Parts: sequence; C-alpha cells; structure tokens
Amino acid sequence: MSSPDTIVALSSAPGRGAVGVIRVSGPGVPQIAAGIIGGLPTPRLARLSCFLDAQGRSLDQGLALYFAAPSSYTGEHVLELQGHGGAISVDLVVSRLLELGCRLARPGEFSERAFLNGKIDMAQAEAIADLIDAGTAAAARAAVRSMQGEFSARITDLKTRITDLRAYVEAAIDFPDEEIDFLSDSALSQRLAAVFTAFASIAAAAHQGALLREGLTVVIAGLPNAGKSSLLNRLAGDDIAIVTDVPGTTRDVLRQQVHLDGLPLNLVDTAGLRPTLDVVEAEGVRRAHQEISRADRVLYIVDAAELDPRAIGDPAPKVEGIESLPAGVPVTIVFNKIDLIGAPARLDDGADPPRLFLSARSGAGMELLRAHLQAGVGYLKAESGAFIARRRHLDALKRARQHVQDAADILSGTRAFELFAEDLRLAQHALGEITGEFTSDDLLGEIFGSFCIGK
Ligand SMILES: Nc1nc2c(ncn2[C@@H]2O[C@H](COP(=O)(O)OP(=O)(O)OP(=O)(O)O)[C@@H](O)[C@H]2O)c(=O)[nH]1
Ligand SMILES: [Mg+2]
Repeated sequence: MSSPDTIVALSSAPGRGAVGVIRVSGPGVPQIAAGIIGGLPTPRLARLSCFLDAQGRSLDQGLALYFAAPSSYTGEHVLELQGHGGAISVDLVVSRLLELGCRLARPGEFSERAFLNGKIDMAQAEAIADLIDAGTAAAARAAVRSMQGEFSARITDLKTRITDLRAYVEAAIDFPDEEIDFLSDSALSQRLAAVFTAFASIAAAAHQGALLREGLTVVIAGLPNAGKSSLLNRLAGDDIAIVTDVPGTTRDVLRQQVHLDGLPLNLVDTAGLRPTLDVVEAEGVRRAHQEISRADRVLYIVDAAELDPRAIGDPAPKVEGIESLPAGVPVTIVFNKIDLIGAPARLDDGADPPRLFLSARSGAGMELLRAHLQAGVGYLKAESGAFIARRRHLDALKRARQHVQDAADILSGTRAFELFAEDLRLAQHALGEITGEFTSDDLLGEIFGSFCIGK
C-alpha cells in the first residue's frame, strides 16, 4: 500500500527551539538522503551530518537518522533530520527537501500511512493524537494504554469470542440433524454470558477514557443573585466572575476549566434567568438557555435564605424557575448560602432531582458537590485502567452490544439460528469500526485531518 509520494514536515513544534525535527517518509528517501546529506546513514544509527543545499553549501548541521522500510513509524523509508530549531533554518532545510522531490505532508499524513501500512490500527492512531492533546496526567496515561494497543487487544478478544460463538452456531446450521442436541446444551448461553461480561468491562474502561478525554460540561444556572458566579469562583479557586449583590450582574457566558482528580470539568456560568426588557440581559438569558440545553449537568442554584424554611425539609419543594429547564438534561438543585440560615451542608442523592445544600461563600459542602459531580457520571477517582476513547468508540461498542443482545433474544425466542448468526456478524462489524477494519475515506479524512502537521 506504499504511496508513491515522499512527504516532508517539521515534526517538532514550530517556532524557536533548541532542536527542529524534520521528518521525511516515502520511497524517495534514499535519493533525497543522497542530495541533502550525501547518502543514506546506517539504519537506526545517528550520524552527524551537514544538511546541504544544491551548491553543496551547508544549510545547517545536525543528526540524521534513517529507518528502512518497513521498520519505521510509517512503514516506509523514513529520514529524520534533527537540526537547529530556528524558524528560518528549518524553512531552508524543508525548502531544500521540496526541491529534491518531496511534497509537504498533510496533517496526520505520517500516521495515516502508518495506519494504511498496518503499523497501527485506528484506535491506536487516535490515541496518539489524544496523547498529544491530553489535558491531564490521567488522560495521558489512558492514551498511552490505548496507543500501546491495550484497547485494541480487548476489542480483538471480544471479536474472537463472538467469532467462536458464530462458528459454534453455524456448525449447527450446517448439520441440521445434530441441531437439537448441539444447541440445547448450556454451552451456548454460557458463551453468550461471557461475551456480555466482556462488553461490560470494556465499556466501563472506555467510558472512563471518554470522560478523561472530553470531560464534563457543568452549567451553573438559576435566578439572579442566587450565587452562581460565587460558586464558579469557588470551584475554580480563583476570582474569575464578577460578584456583586446587584441582581443581573452576569450577562455573558463565562467558561472555566478545572480538574477534579483528573476529570476535566468545563464550568459554565450564566446570566440569572428572569424576564427582562434590558436587551443586553435578555441576550444573556437567551445564551444561558442555550448552554443549559447542551449541558451534561445543570447546577440549578437557589438562594436558601429566600426559601420558605418549611421547603428545606420538604421532599419536593417548589423551586422557582426550575420548570424553565428542558427535560432530559440532568439537574441538581443547589441550595446556596446555607451560612445565612445556619443549616448544615448536605447531599440528598435520593431526591429527584438530587439536592445539595452548600455555601459558596464559606465553602461548606464543596466536597459533597465535587463527589456528586464525579458520581453522576460514574467517574472512578482511582487509576482505573481506562483506555482513552472517543464517542465514536462508545457508539460502536453500544451498537455491537445491541446486536449481541438481539442475537440473544432470538435464541430465547424463535431459535432462528440464521438470524442469530447474522446479528453476531453485525456485532463484529461494529467492533471492527473501532480498530479501523471497516473505514470510509470520509472517516479517515476526519480522523487524520485533526492531527498536527508532522504527526
Ligand atoms: N452569605 C452568602 N452570600 C453569598 C453566597 N454566595 C453568594 N453570595 C452573595 O450573593 C450575592 C450574589 O452573588 P453572585 O455570585 O453574584 O450571584 P449570581 O447568581 O451570579 O448573580 P447574577 O450574576 O446577578 O445572576 C453576592 O453578594 C454574593 O456575595 C453564600 O454562600 N453565602
Ligand atoms: Mg453572576
């Protein structure tokens, strides 16, 4: 599958740096090496070389490293030139390489070639990009796990189990005389149960990974003056939003990212929800509703000091304005300012929606809030063996599991074994999408197009 073009890109960060790494990949590497450093170095041995222009003058001096196909990142011949990391000196060397017949690489093109040449699968390629983009140490560790193939190995294992199951059933279809004895034993249902167990454990690890990668968007909403901005500042540990006792202080949407034990939390502070004739504030309220509709969780802040004291013990207190929240977005009602009413911090998890009593001013109840947000998405604080995962992986896992479920339903209902085998085939196909066995050009473009240049 080797591509005829030889590509070049700066693989280290652009700008000023101690070292600039220029990577060249493709069949033209031997001839290009002859042009720029006078010949191919011994594979995998660093060689101090002058990088030469067309007249044989030195453009820069540095290390040259050669990886012979197929033992390289891309699976093609690769030459790496490690020169000085000045913007101009890097440009001069890249220009010379273009002159020698390379073309500039597209974003992610080295990794795309690695994928097309079977050096890495799709989940591993995605993990490389996620490692580079990781925002926390936990996310980076999960990305390394996926990059090294742990996630793919688990998917492959699951696929093998499903293949076995299919083979078992297809044998029965091929020998209908033996069907009854062959399938009435419990071996089949045992195998099926093992497949479901494997799904559950992979889905849990992938769910953790997706949380580490994408985080949780928490929108702080409520009536004016309830203490929304105070809560944002308290969670961020910084004086980010303006806080005053004037209702309607916040109008713009304010965003701040914090981490809860490795879980990225995208906090959004919004304008207090109230009807208003002020055009600026009305726009703020409109934007607040927009944010609420996209939230993973809404913290609906209520000023506890303004509440009828009887409402506090009420299992279903009337909370003003809460009816304006859309159905389907998880909400927690946060009774703020408990310092004013002398109530203790408390989490009422059993209530629907859950209720939390805290004080943004004193900080009482903040630990309860943090734990509640983590528990709400099933985040495990401890290192959990997570694999970095994307929505597309979770989606494929879900579809695959559904196909196996459909197969199981057939087994318990009609015993139409052809349909059973067909559902298992669909499940395998969905799993194959994760590792990239089945991919469209669109998906390739989407995934590798979001990579850095030079990766
Ligand atoms: N006693 C007490 N006062 C608080 C607490 N939280 C906020 N306040 C006060 O309540 C007032 C409003 O706080 P903000 O954080 O600006 O409230 P907001 O909900 O962002 O208000 P808008 O942006 O106007 O919608 C300020 O005077 C805060 O100091 C709290 O826990 N206890
Ligand atoms: Mg505010």
